[in-house]
Amino acid sequence: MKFLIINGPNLNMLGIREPGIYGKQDFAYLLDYVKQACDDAGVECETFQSNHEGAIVDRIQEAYGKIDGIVINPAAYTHTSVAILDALKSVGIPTVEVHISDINSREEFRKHSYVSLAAKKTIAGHGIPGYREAILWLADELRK
Ligand code: CA2
Repeated sequence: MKFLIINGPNLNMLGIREPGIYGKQDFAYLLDYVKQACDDAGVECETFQSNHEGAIVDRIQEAYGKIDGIVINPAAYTHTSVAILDALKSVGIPTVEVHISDINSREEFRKHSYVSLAAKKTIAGHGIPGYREAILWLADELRK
């Protein structure tokens, strides 16, 4: 089983600012953490980060027929991107949406997620461990 872990814009800047919201760990830590979680779940994993909406759409399309599950933190595109929503719907790959912060207890505009319309589950506000929850949950779900 192979998972694709997608991170959207500015997540490569983790740990640099706003530790009160996103924690102190940097993006390299997040990638190591995600790879360990995939090992523990017994799944292969590829990671992808981009600051560009179209690049994320392209990567989702490339996953068609090759990837069994997607874990995505679309970052700011969560709240704006019909294109990423449509890409996820077009490939039909089981997807879990993750947010480090609790998007429901922040600004009003963060409460709406387009991507959640294509996700089997959304995990928000659990910090970086939310990625592990997503990976383990999706692996269990796909083995049912
Ligand atoms: O909580 C999350 O994981 C978010 O997806 C993170 C996004 C934000 O736009 C979403 O509403 C919620 C932001 C990504 C990273 O932003 C940084 C800001 C300052 C310093 C480092 C990263």
